[in-house]
Amino acid sequence: MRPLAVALSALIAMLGLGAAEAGEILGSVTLAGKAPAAEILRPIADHAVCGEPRQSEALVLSASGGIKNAVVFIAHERMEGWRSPTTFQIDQRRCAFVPRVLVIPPGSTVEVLNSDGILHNFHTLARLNPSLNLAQPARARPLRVTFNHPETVQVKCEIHGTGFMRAWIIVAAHPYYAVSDENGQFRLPGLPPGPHIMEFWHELLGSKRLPVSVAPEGEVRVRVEFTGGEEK
Ligand SMILES: [Cu+2]
Repeated sequence: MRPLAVALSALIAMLGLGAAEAGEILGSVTLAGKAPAAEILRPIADHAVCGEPRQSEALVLSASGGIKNAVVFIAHERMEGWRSPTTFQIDQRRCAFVPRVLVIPPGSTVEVLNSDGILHNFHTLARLNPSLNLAQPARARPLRVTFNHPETVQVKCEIHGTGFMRAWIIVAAHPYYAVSDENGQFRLPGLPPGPHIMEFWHELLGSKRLPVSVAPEGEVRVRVEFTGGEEK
C-alpha cells in the first residue's frame, strides 16, 4: 500500500487539504461465528511445482477471526481524471498469485513475474480494462499490463485449474483504499473530514457498508463483522 499512500499525500497537497485537518479511519474486519469450510483445490498439471491439493486461500483468517485481504474503501467517491501511474508486481509462486489482492491507482502497470519455471497464463476478466489471456512460458520476460479504468478485475490461470490460481486487481477510483493485513487490521489515513460511507469488500463474503463521520484530525476506530458464508 505504500505507493498508494505516496499518491495520497500528493493529492492532499494538491487539494490544499492541510495534513493537520486530515482524519483517519482504522480498525479491523473479522468473521463472526463459524468459518465456511475451505474448498480443496487440486492442480490439474505440474504437480511437482504446484504441490498437493490445498485449501483455497479465498478466505484467510487469523486465530482471532481477522480476515486477510478485505478491501476497505470510501464508497460512492470517484475522482474523474485521477491517475497515479505506478509499477506493481504480481509473482506466480508455487502456482499461486502473490499477492492475491492488489489495489492500484489508474494508469498503473502490473509486472507479472513467473518464479515457477513452468508455463502459466495470465487471464484478466475485465469490463472497462482490456480482457487479456496471455501465456507466460518458463523463463519468459515479465508480462506488463496497464490498467487505466477503475474496476475490480479477476485474474486466473486456467492451465492449473480454473479455481486453483486466482487473484484480484482492484483499480481504485480514488486514493482512499486499503487492504486488511493477516490480522484483519487496516488503516485509511489522510481522509477529508466529513461524513463518509465506508465499504468493505471480500471476494467470498461479499460487501458491507458503514457510515462513518470523521472530524478534522479525527481518528475513528471501527470493527466490521462478516458472518460466515451468508453473503455472496
Ligand atoms: Cu498456472
